[in-house]
Amino acid sequence: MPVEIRHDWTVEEVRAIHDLPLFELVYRAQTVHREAFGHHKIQLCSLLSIKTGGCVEDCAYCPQAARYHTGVKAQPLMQVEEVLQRAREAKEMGATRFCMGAAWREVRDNEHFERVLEMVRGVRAMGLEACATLGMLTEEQARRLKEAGLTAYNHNLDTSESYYEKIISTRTYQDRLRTLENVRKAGIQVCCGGIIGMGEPVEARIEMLVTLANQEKHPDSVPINALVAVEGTPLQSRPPVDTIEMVRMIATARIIMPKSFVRLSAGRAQMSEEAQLLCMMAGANSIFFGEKLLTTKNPQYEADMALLARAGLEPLGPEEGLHARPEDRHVYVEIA
Ligand code: SAM
Ligand code: DTB
Ligand code: SF4
Repeated sequence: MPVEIRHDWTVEEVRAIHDLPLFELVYRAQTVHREAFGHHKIQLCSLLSIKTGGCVEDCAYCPQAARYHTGVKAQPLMQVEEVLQRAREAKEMGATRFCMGAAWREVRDNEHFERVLEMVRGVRAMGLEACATLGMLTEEQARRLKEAGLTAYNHNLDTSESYYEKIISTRTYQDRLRTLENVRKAGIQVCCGGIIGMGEPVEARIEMLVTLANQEKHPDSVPINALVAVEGTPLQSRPPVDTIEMVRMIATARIIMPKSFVRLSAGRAQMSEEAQLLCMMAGANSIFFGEKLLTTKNPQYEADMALLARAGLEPLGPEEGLHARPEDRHVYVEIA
C-alpha cells in the first residue's frame, strides 16, 4: 500500500491520532515507517557549534542567549580548518550528516558568512551531507548556501503560532516561515521541527505538527527536541518531558509526514535507553551522536553504538540519505 502524503491535515484529525491508545499509535507509526522506508536504519548526524553564545535573541529555552546567565562561554566563529577536522572525525565515527550551528539571530553578508560557505564546501567535498542552522536567511543568502553545496538548513518552528509569544519575543512566527520559504525556494532540504516540554498545552504541539505537515512540501526532516532545562534560562524549572509524551509526538509526526526523517534530537541524555528505543520504534530514524549537542550533554558515543548494536539497528549508509531518493535528487548538488 503506498503511503499517503497529505497537506490538508486538520487539528482534530491529528489530535485523534496523537491520543490513540499507545500501542495502537505505535503500531500505526511502525506500519507507515515500514511502507515509507522499507527498513529501519538510523541516520547518525554529528552536530558542532561553530559560533557559541552571546546571542541577542530571547528564546526562553536557549542557553546561548546573552541575556540569561547560563555559564555558556561565548566563542567566536571557528576557523574553517578546525571545523573540517571535526567533520573528518565525525565521518570516521560513522556520521553521514554534519550539522553546523551558529548562535546568530540572522546571517549577515560579511566575511563570517563567506567563512561558513567555505566550511560547507569542505564538508560536502568529504562526501558528507552538510546542514547548517544560522538563524534567519534572505533569499539571496539561501541561494549562496545552495551554490556552496548545502544539503539542508535547520530552522525550527519550535512551537505553535499560538504559544510562540510565550517563548520568543524578538522575532515573529512569520519571520520563521519566511526563512523556511527562502530555503525551500533555493532548493535546499528543509529541516524543521520543535521542542516539547516548555509548558505548552498538547493542543500547541498538535498545531505545530499540523503547520509542519501542511506546508507546500513536508519538511525533509523533522527534529523533535525534548527541552533540556538549562539553569539560568526562564525555563530552568520545567520538569523533564514524560517519555510517553515524546513517543506520542514522534509517532504522530511519523504518521502525518511518512517520508520525512524524524530526528530524536535534544533530550536523549535525560532519557533511559529503553525510552530512546521506544522513540525509534515509534518512527524516529535519526540521532545526533557525540558527547555534546551544541552546548549541552549528549549520551556517550560508545553507549550509543552499543545500544544500536544490542537492538540490531543498523546505521544508515552514506548513499542512503534523502538525496539518494529519486524524488529528492533536485535538492542534491554533486561537488566534483
Ligand atoms: N540560532 C539559530 C536559530 O535559533 O535558528 C540556530 C541554533 S538554535 C540553538 C537551533 C534549535 O535548537 C532551536 O530552534 C531549538 O529548537 C533547539 N534548542 C535550543 N536550545 C534547546 C534546549 N535547551 N532544549 C531543546 N532544544 C533546544
Ligand atoms: C535541533 O532541532 N536540535 C539541535 C539542532 N536542531 C541544531 C540543537 C539542540 C540544542 C540543544 C541545546 C544545546 O545543546 O545548546
Ligand atoms: Fe539565539 Fe538561536 Fe538560541 Fe534563539 S535559539 S537565543 S536565536 S542561538
